[in-house]
Amino acid sequence: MIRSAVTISLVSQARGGPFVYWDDLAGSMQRAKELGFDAVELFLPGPEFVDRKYLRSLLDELDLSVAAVGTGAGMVIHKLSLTAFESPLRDQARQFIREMIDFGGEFGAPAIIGSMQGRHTDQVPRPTALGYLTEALHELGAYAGRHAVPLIYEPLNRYETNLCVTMESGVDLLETGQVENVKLLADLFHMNIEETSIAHGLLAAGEHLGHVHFVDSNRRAAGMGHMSFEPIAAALRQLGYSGYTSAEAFAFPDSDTAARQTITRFRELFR
Ligand code: LER
Ligand code: MN
Repeated sequence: MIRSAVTISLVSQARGGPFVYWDDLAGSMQRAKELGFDAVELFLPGPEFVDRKYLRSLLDELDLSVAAVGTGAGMVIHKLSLTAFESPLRDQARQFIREMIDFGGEFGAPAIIGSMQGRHTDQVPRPTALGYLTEALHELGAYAGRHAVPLIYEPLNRYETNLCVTMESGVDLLETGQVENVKLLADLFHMNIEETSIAHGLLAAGEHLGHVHFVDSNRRAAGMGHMSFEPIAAALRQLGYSGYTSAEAFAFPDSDTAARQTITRFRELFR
C-alpha cells in the first residue's frame, strides 16, 4: 500500500524552499497526525540537531513513521558535494551523509541524496563527476545496508544538477555502475520539467523506484497546479509501488492548507 508523508524543515538557511512544515518539530508532527499522514520526512541541519530519544517519543506518541531524511543541508549550510573538485569537500560530504544515514537508520528511514550530488564543471568533467558519484553511491549504499534501509538517489531538474535529470539516466547510473541498495527518488516537480511523460518516467524507473516527492507542476501542493495525477497514480499502481508519496511542496498559501490539500489529493488517488 502506498503511504503518505509530509516534509518538515528545521533548516533556517533553506527558508522559502519546498517544505510544507517549518521549524516546530513537535507541532508539525502533531498536525501531520491530525491530518492523517502516515509519516514525516525530515530536513535537518545535521545529524545531531534533534535529540533521538525525543524524536522517538514523539513518533511513538503520535504513531507516525519517518519516511526519509534529507541530506541537502550538507550543501546548503556546509557547501559540500560528492562531486566537488576539492577532495576534502567530497570526503566531508560522504561523512555528512554517513551520519545522516545513521540518524535515519535508527528510525528505519533512508537518507536522500539530492543536491549533495553536485554537478560537473570545467574543473570536474562529466565522466569524472559521474565516477565520483558512482563510487560514493557504492560506498554509501552498502553503508545504508547496515541499517537495513536503502539509500535514495534523486535526479534533479537541469537548474539544480547536470548529472542525472531523468529517471532513465538515474537507472543507467545505477545499472552501469552496478550500484546496490540504492533506489531512485521520483520528484514529480523535477520530472515535470525533464521527462517526456511523467508516467513513462516512473515506469522507466521500474523496480529501482524507492521514493516519490508528491507535488504539483508549480511545486505547490498536489492539486494546486496543472499536473495530471491520474496517469501518475496509474503508473505507480502498475509498478506495484508500495513506498511513500511525500509532500515536498511550498507552504503555499500556508503549511496547513498545503498539507490538507496534499492529503485530500492523496486519498482521491490512492485510497
Ligand atoms: C530535494 O528533494 C529536491 O527536490 C531539491 O530540489 C532540493 O534542492
Ligand atoms: Mn525532491
